[in-house]
Amino acid sequence: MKIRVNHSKIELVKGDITESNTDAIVNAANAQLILGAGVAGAIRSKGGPSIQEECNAIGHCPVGGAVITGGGNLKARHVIHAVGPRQGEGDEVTKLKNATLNSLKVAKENKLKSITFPAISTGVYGFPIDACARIMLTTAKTYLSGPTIIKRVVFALFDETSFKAFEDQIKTLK
Ligand code: AR6
Repeated sequence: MKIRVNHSKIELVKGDITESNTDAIVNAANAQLILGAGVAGAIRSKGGPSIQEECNAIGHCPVGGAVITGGGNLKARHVIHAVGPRQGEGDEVTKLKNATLNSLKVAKENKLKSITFPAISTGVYGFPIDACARIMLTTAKTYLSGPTIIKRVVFALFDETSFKAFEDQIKTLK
């Protein structure tokens, strides 16, 4: 499923984000930049130790922020580590919006043309998938509506429920 926004595209795919060949994939990170379970665990095991080593050198990223490392052995040349909110900590909507927006800004600063996001905060962090879909898709669409070098924004959704939530939401964006 794809929609065009200006000169760019937003695409939804089902599956494992570590298989994505966009210039960057986004990690659903924590503020300590320690690669734990879920997306981070998949990135660590497929990408190799260099990604955690680069994260250790950076040290920390605030909730709502994003930092970049290399992609190690992944197909993507870069990993953008975006820190989403934990459900219940407060101000989740703004924090998830900022994590999405800051990832796009980091991609642009590094002259990257394509990026794949997971459904940030909807696994270990327990944020509802429908709200995540609405916030992340709206943020991406608004961003792509302005001047940008980013041509493709992909969302890799791991299971049918997440895919369906994003599919339902993207239809309302058209
Ligand atoms: N590809 C795409 N999506 C995935 C994959 C994958 N390989 N694996 C899981 N998902 P999570 P969070 C989905 O838990 O909630 C970690 O310990 C998953 O089904 O990865 O932001 C970190 O180190 C869910 O819908 O991220 C942090 O400490 C979504 O990706 C913390 O968890 C996000 O799930 C971050 O928690």
